[in-house]
Amino acid sequence: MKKITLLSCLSAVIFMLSCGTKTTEQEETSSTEPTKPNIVVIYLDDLGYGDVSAYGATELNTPNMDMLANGGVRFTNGYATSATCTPSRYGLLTGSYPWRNENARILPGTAPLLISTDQMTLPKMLKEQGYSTGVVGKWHLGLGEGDADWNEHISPGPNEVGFDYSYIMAATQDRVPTVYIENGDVVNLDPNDPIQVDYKNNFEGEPTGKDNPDQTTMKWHHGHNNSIVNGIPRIGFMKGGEAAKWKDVDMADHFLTTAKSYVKDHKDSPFFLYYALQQPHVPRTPHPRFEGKSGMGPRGDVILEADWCIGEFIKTLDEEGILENTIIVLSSDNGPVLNDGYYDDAVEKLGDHKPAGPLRGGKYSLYEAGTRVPFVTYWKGTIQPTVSDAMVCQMDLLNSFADMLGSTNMTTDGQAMMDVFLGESKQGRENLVLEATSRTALRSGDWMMIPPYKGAAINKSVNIELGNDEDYQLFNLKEDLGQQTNLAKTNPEKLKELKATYESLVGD
Ligand code: NG6
Ligand code: CA
Repeated sequence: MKKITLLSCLSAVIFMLSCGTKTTEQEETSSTEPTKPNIVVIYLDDLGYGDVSAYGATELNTPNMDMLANGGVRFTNGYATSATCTPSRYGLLTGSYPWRNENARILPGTAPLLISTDQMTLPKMLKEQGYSTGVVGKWHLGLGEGDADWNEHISPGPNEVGFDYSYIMAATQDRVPTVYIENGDVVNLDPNDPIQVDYKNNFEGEPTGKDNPDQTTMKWHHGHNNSIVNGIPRIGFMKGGEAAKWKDVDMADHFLTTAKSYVKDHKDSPFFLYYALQQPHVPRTPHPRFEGKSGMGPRGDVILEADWCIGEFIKTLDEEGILENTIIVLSSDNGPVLNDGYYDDAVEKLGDHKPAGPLRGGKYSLYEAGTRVPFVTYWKGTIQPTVSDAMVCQMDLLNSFADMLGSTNMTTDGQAMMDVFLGESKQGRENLVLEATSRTALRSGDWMMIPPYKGAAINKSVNIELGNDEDYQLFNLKEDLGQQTNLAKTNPEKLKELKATYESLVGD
């Protein structure tokens, strides 16, 4: 892998500029210290490999994600570290394998902060390089010391692990508390109506999805039968905080407005923005503007809504004159799921759409669709459009940006491969350990090895194959992307090789 420094990328940009006609202003800029590019990570929640038209979707049209994918590097072997949210976000932000941290699993809204305040993180590294750092959207990495008092300042949280600015939901859209939190304080909290949250017991007299289905506008299928907020039964019980409760249908606009403001407020010096959209995770609550637009029910509608948000966000970067000085990474935290706990027509109205594209499995699965996700890098004017088969992981962004900026803050699990992210090299990772609900598997070259795991082959509630089998599973992804033929018995040599690599990486 070629080492790419910021200076070398920027000198290429400056060279390109100097070849064309330019103004005196540009000449002046090029002779001064190169400006560090802004970095934006646009992260979706449960968006599948096949949910984007640039990745082959034919039944959904995602023009804005396509613009990034077709104008940048479209990775076909881009991975989240995990098949669920919390661990993937942990991997993205810390550059470390989440399976090293036993608490890195789907967290309730009352969980303590998962990332240690001593740990290196992507925003911390960038802050040390002079960046302003912000997070807008879904957090789901725990807050405070656990069982936070939502009526006081909540700490530690994103602001203690590297973000100067945070505007977040604590966990997921289907979990309480259903409020926004800005820099550790619940937004619009009325001190006379304090918030109480409990994941075990209800508060006396409060309606629940289980006991008061007549009060719900969205029906629960599995789980999701605790407190009802805006007609939607949630996971966990909550009382109070009426004025602070979010409006689900406005959430996309709300995060978009906040992300745009962040850009406008920080455009004059380098910034990092982690824009973590909530779609298409449940509950799928498109704004009425998008209702019915996909013909696929709310899941399709919120994908169109997310795509629109991304378009508006990019428009802002453009209007502010910083699109050409901004590296955009687009990806998703895990693969797709249809019925994730509510009756919302995701299954019934799917039609010919294939959320996982050609991949097997989905969210929660050790098969490819759990972790292989849309993954795009875009840098207008610098990255030449290309499709890359290089194996990359979100965990590698920390080391890669550190390398680009000349920072030594790197992790041992991540790899520095800015040349791959810029599309200049197609030499990605050789090995990657993938995780799904605490189980791990190895991708090595074109091969995938899943060790034997007890447990159901299929999660019946969500109708997804989890990857569990009593025998080793070995697939050649180059010849069998859909993982239909287990070669463990017919290719014992390869199996042995991958077992040895796996053991050297994860230990026994
Ligand atoms: C599961 C929820 C699911 C979703 C998931 C987290 C149930 C039965 N299912 O426990 O609906 O919230 O957690 O998704 O409660 S993630 O994308 O944030 O990992
Ligand atoms: Ca997710």
